[in-house]
Amino acid sequence: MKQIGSRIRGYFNTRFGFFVLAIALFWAKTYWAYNNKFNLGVKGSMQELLLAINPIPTTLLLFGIALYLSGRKSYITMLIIDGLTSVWLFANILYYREFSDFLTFALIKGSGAVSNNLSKGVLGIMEPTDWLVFADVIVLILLLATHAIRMNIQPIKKRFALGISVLALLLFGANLSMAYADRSGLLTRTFDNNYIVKYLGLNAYTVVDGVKTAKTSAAKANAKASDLDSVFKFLKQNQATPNVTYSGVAKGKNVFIVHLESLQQFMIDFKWQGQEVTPNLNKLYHASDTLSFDNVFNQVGQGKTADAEMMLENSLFGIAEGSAMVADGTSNTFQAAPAILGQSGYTSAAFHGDVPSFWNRDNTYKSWGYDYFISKAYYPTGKNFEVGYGLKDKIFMKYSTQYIEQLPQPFYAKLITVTNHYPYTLDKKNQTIAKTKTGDKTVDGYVQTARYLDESIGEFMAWLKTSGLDKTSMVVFYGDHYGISGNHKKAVAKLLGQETFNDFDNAQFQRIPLMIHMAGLKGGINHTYGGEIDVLPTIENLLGIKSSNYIQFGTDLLSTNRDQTVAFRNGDFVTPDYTKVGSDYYDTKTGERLSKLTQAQKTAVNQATNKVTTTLSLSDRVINSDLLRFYTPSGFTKVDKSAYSYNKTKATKKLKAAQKAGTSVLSRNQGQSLLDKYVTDAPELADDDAAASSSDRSSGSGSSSSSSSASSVSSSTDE
Ligand code: GP9
Ligand code: MN
Repeated sequence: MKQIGSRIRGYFNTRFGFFVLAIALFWAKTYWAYNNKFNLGVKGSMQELLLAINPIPTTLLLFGIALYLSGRKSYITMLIIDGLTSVWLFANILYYREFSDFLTFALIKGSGAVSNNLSKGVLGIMEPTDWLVFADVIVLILLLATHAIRMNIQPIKKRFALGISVLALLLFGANLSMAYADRSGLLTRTFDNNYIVKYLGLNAYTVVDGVKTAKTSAAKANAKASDLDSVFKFLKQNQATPNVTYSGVAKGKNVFIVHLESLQQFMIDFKWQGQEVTPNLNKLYHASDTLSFDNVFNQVGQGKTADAEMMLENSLFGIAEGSAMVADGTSNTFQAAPAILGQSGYTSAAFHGDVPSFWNRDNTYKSWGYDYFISKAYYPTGKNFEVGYGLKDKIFMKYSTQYIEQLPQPFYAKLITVTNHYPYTLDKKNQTIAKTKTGDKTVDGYVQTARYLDESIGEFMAWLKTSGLDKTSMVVFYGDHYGISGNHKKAVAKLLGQETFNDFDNAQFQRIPLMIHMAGLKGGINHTYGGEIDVLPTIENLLGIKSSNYIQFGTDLLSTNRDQTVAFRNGDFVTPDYTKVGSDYYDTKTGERLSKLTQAQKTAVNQATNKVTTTLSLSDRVINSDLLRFYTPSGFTKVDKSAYSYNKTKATKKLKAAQKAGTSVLSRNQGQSLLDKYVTDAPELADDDAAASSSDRSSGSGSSSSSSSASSVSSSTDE
């Protein structure tokens, strides 16, 4: 026994032995921290395995740097690297506790978005066990200081050190390919830092974030105010006169933006087995006080939901790769709808039943000037309350009203639904329509989740009536992007009762619902061609806000002299006359492919191509170079990101204090909550409805954040 002991000690007395010990200890504490200090939403054995092994490659690589040095320097370097990476882990643990997200360089660079809250809040939220992340460093120092382990100052062959570095890189490559097998597009379509840490580890995440920040900040550093000249010129040339008969008709009204996840226009009035799939939305669509659009397209790229949000609230396109909310949401200057309205007396709030880190909303919404961001932790938890990307829509809608009723009026509230999201799974109890029978698993559940979404909207609209908000609000509904991608042509052809479904059909299939509903509004179905980029200028005109004051790439959809070229993010387009898909052109009205263009057609498509590429590249320039920091529209005050906090306790207090103004639905109802009046048939609430709602009503808040992160859906890249 003694012999084994001294042999082990002998081994640790070698440099390599010490190196192995340092790595083993670092791995153990990192893995412990992953499991105890973060909510990474690990699901399935592959993700478990990746979580366990992902600290190894980067630790080998980093600690391996010390092997290139000789003597004591090597040991000291190893300890310094160990210490620094531990400090980084420690900082992330504290930050995560408050924000459920990881630190980014954009934050550290002091955009001010959180630095304010960070320094104030951190000490208060520290837990004694947080310090355990330094245990390995201390153990190593003690072992050396007490000479339990002796430093071995014999030089190590450079070839050996190199071998370790190469091994680290190979292991990292293996880790990366396993991660990609589980989630394709992990690095290109980054939507949640939790995912990168879960798959590749904290250190790899840091590098990925560093590279991204370096890339984006280079463009920003070289930018100057005069870069805006061409933007102004383009916007001036492409201005459309807003429709004056609608100007200001919604002035002072509350605004609801209801984000209908993955809902496509073809679902409107669609019947399956003789039943309407979305009866509530159909009714709204045809109502005389709803402005409905049947030629409005989604224009998202890789950022999908995030791109939709960017367009809807900024009238700026998502960027060519990845998501602008993630890449630029924290650091850029924006003049977004919540800020614009906020400065004319509105209170703004975004609602989403998932973790706030998704799509970097937690930081981006501050830049957009959202007063409140009601996310997962604000809602009650319960058995089967969640599916896929978060709280089921019916539960989400119901419990959002307990905050809506507290908002001082007028307010601007955005509700982001999630249940109608790929892979369109819904438990039996919630299915109220049969699956379609195309034989394509991805497609067939779509009508069920769309129906569920529709029912949740029906319940919500009924509550608006109960609360009287239907008289004082404008409700904007929009589908964020396609639900069924171009990979399911056969199934879609079957659904639509068509023989085939080609690229042209797929381009037309990108239509999404857009409906603006308000008591007294002169409604009807409008056939103008437009896209998500045009929604904000349309709403602004209704609210009596001059959009020409701002850098916005869309135009009022109600304008009578607008250009109806709809740009897709990849440069394709649809106009009332022509559709471009790749290098092919089609007649939009007949769907006929134009194999040979006449001179007039050539001129027309060239003009449209030009317009599309210019608008996309100028919008990209605005975001990539952060050009809005050089321009503050008259009457607009730059958003102070550090003034916002989405901490639940603080927000709840702030809401309570806001009741003094006496303008909220709650105060107008003598402090009596209207949550009780919310009628839902959500089966999850049937048994313990009383329990769940009473615990929430008193505090105006849900139970604390549930322990499992909902951001653990296995794949969202393919749909
Ligand atoms: C997540 C939800 C889904 O919060 O908005 O994003 P998506 O996958 O549709 O882009
Ligand atoms: Mn979406």
